[in-house]
Amino acid sequence: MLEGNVQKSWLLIAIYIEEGHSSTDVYTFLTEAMYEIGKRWQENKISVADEHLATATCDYVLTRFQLSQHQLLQRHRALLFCIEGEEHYLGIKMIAGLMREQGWEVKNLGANLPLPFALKSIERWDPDVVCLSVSQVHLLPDLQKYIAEIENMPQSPLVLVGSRLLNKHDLSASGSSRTIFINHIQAFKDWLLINNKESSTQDKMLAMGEEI
Ligand code: B12
Repeated sequence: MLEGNVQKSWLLIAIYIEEGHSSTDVYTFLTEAMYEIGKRWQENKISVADEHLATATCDYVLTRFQLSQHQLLQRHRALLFCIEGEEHYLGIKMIAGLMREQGWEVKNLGANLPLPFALKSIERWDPDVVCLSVSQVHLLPDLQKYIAEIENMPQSPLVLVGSRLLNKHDLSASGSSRTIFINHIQAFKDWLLINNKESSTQDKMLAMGEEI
């Protein structure tokens, strides 16, 4: 990915899939590669330009992988986005891919979405679940505002928050029982599988989230 070699990067992933690895494995593999890139950038071993190239290559591989997947019948709706000021969108793109793969109708609004636009989209589209992503510590106070406003909406969708920051920060007090925090893609996949199998109501989804 650091070479910007999209064909080679895709080929590696294609071989990985051929070996029998699941989509969660693919996403975990790419997440770890990007974390390693962050580490090298922090250690001044690579530049911001290298990081941008790797991001673009990772994005290409993700798109190609997601296009190669089959769609199931769509039963639930999810709206996904990163909160305002947050440009790190690869995580939410992976989450969107997993949801589509499990038969969700997904709208991924991507990076940096101001709260009023998020609320308008929820009002208009009425999703069952709203997924939020945040990667930077200084944005955590804003995350609380998003959660509070979304929880107060008459549509009252379930809110799912995911972030690498959850490994270090306990955000559970930021939302009511209608908000679920998931820090790892495998835990998210488990949540999806349980909900797809057993539930069609939001209350049931919530109960499953609490178990995880
Ligand atoms: C690539 C990258 C960039 C790219 C972003 C490209 C893009 N469009 O996404 C660029 C170069 C633009 C960038 C910019 C910046 N970055 Co940057 N970046 C990274 C890097 C190297 C990788 C991020 C990534 O793509 N990871 C891979 C994805 C898949 O992982 P993830 O987001 O964690 O998502 C996984 C889970 O968290 C979870 N998940 C995520 N969201 C959700 C949502 C739900 C609902 C669920 C269930 C799960 C879930 O599942 C995902 C899949 O496994 C990280 C290093 C790191 N350790 O993360 C730094 C990092 C995130 N960046 C950082 C910083 C500081 C910045 C800048 C402020 C730098 C600057 N001075 O300009 C800017 C901020 C830009 C902005 N306004 O957002 C810091 C954040 C520090 C902090 N804790 O606050 C990090 C950690 C680097 C570091 N070690 O200092 N960055």
